[in-house]
Amino acid sequence: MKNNVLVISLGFLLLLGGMAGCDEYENKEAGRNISVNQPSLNMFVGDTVQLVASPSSGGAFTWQSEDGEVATVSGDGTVIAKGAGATDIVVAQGEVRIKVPVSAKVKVPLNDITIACDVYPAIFAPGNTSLVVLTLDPPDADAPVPVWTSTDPQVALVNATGELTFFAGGTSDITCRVGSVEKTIQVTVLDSQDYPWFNGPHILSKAGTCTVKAADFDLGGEGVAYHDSDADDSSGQDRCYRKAGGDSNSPGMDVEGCAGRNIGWTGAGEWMRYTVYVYHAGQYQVDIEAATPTLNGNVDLIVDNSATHHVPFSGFGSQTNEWGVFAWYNNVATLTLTEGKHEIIYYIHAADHNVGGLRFTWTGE
Ligand SMILES: [Ca+2]
Repeated sequence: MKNNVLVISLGFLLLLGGMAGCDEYENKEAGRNISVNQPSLNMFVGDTVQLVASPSSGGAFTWQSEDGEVATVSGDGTVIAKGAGATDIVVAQGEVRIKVPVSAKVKVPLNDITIACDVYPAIFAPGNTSLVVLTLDPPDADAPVPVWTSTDPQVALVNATGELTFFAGGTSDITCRVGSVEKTIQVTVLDSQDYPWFNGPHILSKAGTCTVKAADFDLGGEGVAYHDSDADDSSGQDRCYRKAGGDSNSPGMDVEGCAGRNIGWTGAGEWMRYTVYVYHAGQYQVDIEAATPTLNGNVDLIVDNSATHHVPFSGFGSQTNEWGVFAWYNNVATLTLTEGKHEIIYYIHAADHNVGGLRFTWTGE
């Protein structure tokens, strides 16, 4: 008896389960089915979409919306979104019916777009990459997918997300089109023949300070990009930093650390050259990062082989007292630079310091 009750109870539960899992829109006629050209609809209020049901051989279809305030449907399957919300469109052919879920929202129109490079100014070197940032107005506008183009992909290639890769010297217009709105910016790539910088570009502008590692002296080798009176690399690190950056032509330079921490073993008469591009003409304050136990050293900053700015370390007013403890010595020189390319030579008159870097800050016209 107990077993019979159990069996009956199980049967009832199975029946309940079957009923709960049964979709009211399921095919009610065995062996027949219908389908619709769209499984679901995401619409903006005011949009119209044509639904098409098949097969037509089974007779006429009837169309019905479960909430006419969200969407209406006409006898031929034309759906019009009327208000924000969600509902179902039910299409039936005889006893067979299926539903098409509809989601409708009020469209936020796009007024405008802005695009800007993630660095300013938009001046680069071959091998650099950058990103053009797109901003929608309003930010939540319902906008189509942006389309990016470059007038010269051999100079600057842009991908589908606005990422730029630079290949060769020149300029290129980068255009972003979103629907009917279009904006263009120009990027400049400086020719590596003219700008032989290492880890460049070194661009001086009002936008912010430009810090150049001492170890990032130009490409070109002894007598061109630097002079080192000792042909060996005294650091014992076999030029690992320069080699990793693609330069195997600086055998004598004493770069300490594979991260290019500084140039050491400096000697009188040695020099390094740094090619820079000045975007904003004007006065630039120069800071030097050095480690010195003595303050006896002094250097010249020579611009374009002509204007010489003498920098005695004794005037720095403090010293690090250690060869490996670096400090920034600020405002040791002011360079007047016109727009464009300039070569700055760091000429060492007396040793007694390790040099870590040069920093340039625009201070006025
Ligand atoms: Ca050397």
